Amino acid sequence: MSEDTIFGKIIRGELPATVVYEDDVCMAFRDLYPAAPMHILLIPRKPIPRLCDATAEDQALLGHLMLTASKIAEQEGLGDKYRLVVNNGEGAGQTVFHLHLHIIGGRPLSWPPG
Ligand code: IU
Repeated sequence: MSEDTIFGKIIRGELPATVVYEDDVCMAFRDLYPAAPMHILLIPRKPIPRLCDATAEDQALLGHLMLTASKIAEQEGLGDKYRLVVNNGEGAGQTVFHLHLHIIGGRPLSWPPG
């Protein structure tokens, strides 16, 4: 299912993206419609549609995503001032059904989010 999302196409190299990081497990690229001066999407190569579709088998992958997000934030000069967001499901604003972490920063971030 999520093989056919826009992110699946980016992973397979069928659509261009400004890639800022990649390894065997995941890749990260700049959001095409940034919500902040720095807005990067970090996705696993494995097509998991939503966070709630991940299983115990994905534990290492999920940990890798978190640690990689922190590494990318450092690489992009965000220091310790950034936010990670996972929209899970349509009702929470998810529009692309391939699991992704938003890495957002570069401006003051208010709380709670909308
Ligand atoms: P969401 O959590 O599923 O709503 O996030 C999807 C993100 O994908 C959102 O921030 C979009 O701006 C972004 N995006 C993109 O970068 N390139 C695209 O072609 C499309 C969406 I469609």
